[in-house]
Amino acid sequence: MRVSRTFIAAAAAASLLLAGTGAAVAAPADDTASAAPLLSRFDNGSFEYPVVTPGRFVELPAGQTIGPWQITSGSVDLIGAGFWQAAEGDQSVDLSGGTAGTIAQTFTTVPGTTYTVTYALAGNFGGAPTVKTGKVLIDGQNFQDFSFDITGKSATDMGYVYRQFTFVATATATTLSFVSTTASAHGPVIDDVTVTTCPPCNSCG
Ligand SMILES: [Ca+2]
Repeated sequence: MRVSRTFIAAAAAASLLLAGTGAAVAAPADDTASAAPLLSRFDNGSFEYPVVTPGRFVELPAGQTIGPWQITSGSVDLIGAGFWQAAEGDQSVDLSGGTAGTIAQTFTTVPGTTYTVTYALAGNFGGAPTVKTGKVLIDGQNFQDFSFDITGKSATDMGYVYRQFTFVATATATTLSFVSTTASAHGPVIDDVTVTTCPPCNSCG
């Protein structure tokens, strides 16, 4: 009866996807699901929604969300179109809102599969410190430290650089976190986060 079981699972997944606008939640382990449906694909890596009033930004404290991203500590700023240059689309995120913040997103993964995370990095040029720092976590473990020097940068020349690392999924859901370690209101800026299943390469993402 495998076919009918699969059909039921697929139908359930479809209805969940139709209804699925809520926050991503880590899926519980399910020994009966040999091919877990993609209930929570990684999304909004470019921080394009919700849309912020152009030319302004919104400070979001812990407990707030940016689509599927959760602010899990401190606060971050969601930067609207035209406030400063985005790396992709119109919006970006300053990981230090009033103070150092953390954002996290949990998405479906296939255990044993290698994923490549890429992101664009810059800094809030509006204030100290000169060098912005932070780190990227996978399931709470530090996978990459980053830093960005704002010397010479401006709203029209943010100087985004791309960073990349890989991880091997160990569960059917993985949590990706970006953490500011810049305790100021002017932190590292990220945008254009992608998660792909190809190995590190220039054409990824
Ligand atoms: Ca963007």
